[in-house]
Amino acid sequence: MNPPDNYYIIELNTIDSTNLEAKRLIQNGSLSEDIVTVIIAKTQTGGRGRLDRKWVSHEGNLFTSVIVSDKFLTTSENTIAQYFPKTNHQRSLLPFAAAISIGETIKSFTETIPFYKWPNDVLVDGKKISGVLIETVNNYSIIGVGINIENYPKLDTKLPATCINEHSAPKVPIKNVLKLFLRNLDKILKYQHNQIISKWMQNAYGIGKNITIGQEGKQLSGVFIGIDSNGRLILQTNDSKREAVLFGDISFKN
Ligand code: BT5
Repeated sequence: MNPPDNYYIIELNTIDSTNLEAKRLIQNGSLSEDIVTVIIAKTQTGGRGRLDRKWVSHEGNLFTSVIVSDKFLTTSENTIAQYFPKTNHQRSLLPFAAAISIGETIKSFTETIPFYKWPNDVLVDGKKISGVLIETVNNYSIIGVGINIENYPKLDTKLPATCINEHSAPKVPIKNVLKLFLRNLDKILKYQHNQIISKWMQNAYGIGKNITIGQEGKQLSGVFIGIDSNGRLILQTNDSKREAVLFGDISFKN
């Protein structure tokens, strides 16, 4: 299986972070807007999560950054970007498109049903198997994706980790995961806007549950109802009030 046409893959051994390398390529002006550049590294010395958190990046897993230009998103049949030019809101759907692409990929290699934890996690058996970090530089979006394939860190957090090979008898080669992920992403970027939302919602983790969202020192609590058309989390905070939350970290109340 090959990556989709117009995708150019750069393979590296060790790098600080594929997202940082992507930023450098964009800032150097060395990319073509018509081509999707994909960086993949065997290991990262400074793998990054959101809000300056770390992404543990041991060899054997997939670390990739997919660089898509606004032009690519708006001129091909990629419907995700029909609404793109006016606001940044459509960029906020990229984590969901990426998560679904990851979930579909994991389903092909395992017997599991992946779930999507707002805003950017993919879980298997309630454990984190993948994370997404979207960043924007000039007129490009960087879709940074880490998928645990061979190993995962023992984390001192509420959300433990897992990897594909823990759920698959034959070991899955990293390249196969990458190629299928890219094909899925290419397909899902062409989905209608509401298809992305509804596909994500079908396997959303924790709908109807009591949650707390922490953002910038503030805590909001309520029932997780779903996401709106911009990917904002809808929280029923009391009988008559709903709030839309753009970013934050969910924790579940027992
Ligand atoms: C994420 O952040 O989940 C986004 C991770 C994106 C990583 C990719 S790898 C390729 C590209 N280049 C980069 O430098 N980054 C991207 P966040 O939601 O903030 O979650 C971070 C938290 O996940 C950490 O604080 C840990 O608790 C946990 N974590 C760290 N490494 C993990 C791993 N390998 N597997 C599962 N959980 C992990």
